[in-house]
This record gives sequence, structure tokens and C-alpha cells, in this order.
Amino acid sequence: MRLIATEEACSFPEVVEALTAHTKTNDTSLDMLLVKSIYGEANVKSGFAPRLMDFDGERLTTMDENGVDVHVLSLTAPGVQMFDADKGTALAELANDKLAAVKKKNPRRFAALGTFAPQDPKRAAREIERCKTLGMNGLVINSHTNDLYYDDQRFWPMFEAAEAMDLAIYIHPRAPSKQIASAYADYGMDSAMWGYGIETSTNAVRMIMGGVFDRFPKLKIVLGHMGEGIPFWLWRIDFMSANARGREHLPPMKLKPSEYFRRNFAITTSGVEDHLALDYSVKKLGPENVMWAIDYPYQPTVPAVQFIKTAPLPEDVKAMVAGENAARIFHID
Ligand code: 1WB
Ligand code: MN
Repeated sequence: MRLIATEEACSFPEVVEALTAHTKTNDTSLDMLLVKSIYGEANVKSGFAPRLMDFDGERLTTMDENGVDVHVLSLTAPGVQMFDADKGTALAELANDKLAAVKKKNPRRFAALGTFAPQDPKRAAREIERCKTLGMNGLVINSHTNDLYYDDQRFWPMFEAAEAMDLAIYIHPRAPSKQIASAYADYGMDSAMWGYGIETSTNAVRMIMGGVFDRFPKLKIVLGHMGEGIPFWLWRIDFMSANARGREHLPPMKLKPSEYFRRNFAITTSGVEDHLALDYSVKKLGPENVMWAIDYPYQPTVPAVQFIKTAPLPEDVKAMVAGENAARIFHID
């Protein structure tokens, strides 16, 4: 059984430096809580930052010790999305060049998701095309951009390019946007504990309801964290959208929300090592739509591997979740 881990975080010195500089600005977005804890001057030399930038030390040793065949690497949240359009675009290009080099150096162990700056959707579309020539396996962005969601048609050139290049877009979480931030500002609720999932699932449901997948029927979106809770909501989303009493402003859609979710989305198990949730998701979405992940270095590798090895799934389905689906969706040899 091949183990391909699909949400494995990384970074590069220039991005880390830019985020450390950003912690000194008066940006009031909710991401600042987590960004300061990782990239603040006092924290950046220890903790996650050094492990995000490591590609031949502890990362590979941990993979070897646990039988993890491949890390699908992606620039970690919040990516380049807290910077202005010029800086974000330049840093995305730089990160993609470096990530492509990491993969080229060790192509058996690393696959790579390229990134882009939605702050400038037209240049983002060009970078997506360049990602294809760099040999990227897919793409990654982190939920909202400047507090806007991706049903907004100004972003659609990105989706047109991703669909044309046949590159799946992993929409990773970031902290909730300004519109909803205040409800998540206490008790650590901005974070992966809760706010990350609310933010990202809201973005995905907006994309479905906003007609993105009627316009781009072959676009593939990947959501982590067992689909950010959406699998559990599908029945209700279908029922309530079909029965939206007198709400004529709901857009006409060709399919039911759950049908778009099964056709245009795949999910990963990152950070949800719960066999019941896995079993439910596999049954609800189909075994071809669920991929295993660790979320290195934020989650430990040993229990993530244990989770998939001991999963109460038929062996053929387990092999699909462990690696075969990722190989297909992310074009990994
Ligand atoms: C996640 C978790 C992502 C953490 C992160 O990116 C951080 C995640 C900055 O759950 O995907 C975290 O600090 O726990
Ligand atoms: Mn993650």
C-alpha cells in the first residue's frame, strides 16, 4: 500500500522573512494571531518555521521511519495572501521556483502544489499556466483573499486556467474573513480548532451556490480536514436549497449541491484521525474522493500513519485512500 500524504506544509526563507516583517504591521486580520505565534521575531527560530523549510533532514527521516512514500508539498497557510498584489505575486513565483527545485532534487519522495496570488487574478492565471510547465502536481491557495470569496467572478480567470491546465486546486484554510471575524476572535476559535473549517467550508459552499461549477464543470477542488465538515451537511444543503421558500434570488443550478460536491471536489483526512468520520465520508462521497494526509509538521506522523493502517475499510478502498486517489488526482507517477 503506497502512502501519499497530501497536505504537507512547507515554506522558504523569503516567505518566512516576509511574514515576520508582516507581524510588525498594523494588519488587523484574524490571521495575525496564528501568524505572530509562528513568525513573530520571538518564535520564528524555533517551533514550526525551521521544520517548514526542511526538505532533507527531519522531514525525510520521519517519512522513512513511518513508511510514508510521498509528501505532496504545499506552501503553508496563509501563503502569499496577506501581502499586496505585487509582493504576493512575486513571492508566489519565487516559492514556485524553489518548490519545483525541491521536487526535482527528490522526485520519488516529493510532489508539489504550486501557489498563486489571487490578489491579482489575471497574473494568477498566468502563474497557474507556468506551474504546469514547472511540473507542479496541482495548486494550493488559502480560503479568502482580501476578505472576498471565490464565487466572485473577478477570481474566475484563475479557475479557467486551472481547469485548462488540469490542475486541482487545494483550498487550504486560513482564519475567518473580516465579515465574520469577531465571532471567532476568542478562545483560540480563529484557528484550526474551529475558525479554519468554518471559513473554508463557507468559501466552498459559496462557490457551489455561485455557479462556479456550472461555468467550470471540470474544475477540481480539494478540501482538507475531512472536507471541512461539508460531507456531514450535504443532505441538509440539498434539502434546504431545493426548498428555499420564496427566496427567488437563489441562482438556478444544473445539479444539486451534493452532486457538484461529488463531481468537483475531493477531500483529505488531514487533521481528522477519526475512523467514523472516514467511514462516513468514504460512503457519502465515494471511495475515489477521499485522500489521506498528515498535515506535517502541524500534526504528528506516527498517529496519522496508524490511523490509515488501522482504518476499518476494505483493503482495496484503503489503498485508494492511502495513495491511489492522490496519484490520480495529482498526476503522481
Ligand atoms: C493547520 C494547522 C495549518 C496549523 C496551519 O497553517 C497551522 C491546519 C499555518 O490544520 O491545516 C496549526 O498551527 O495548528
Ligand atoms: Mn494544513
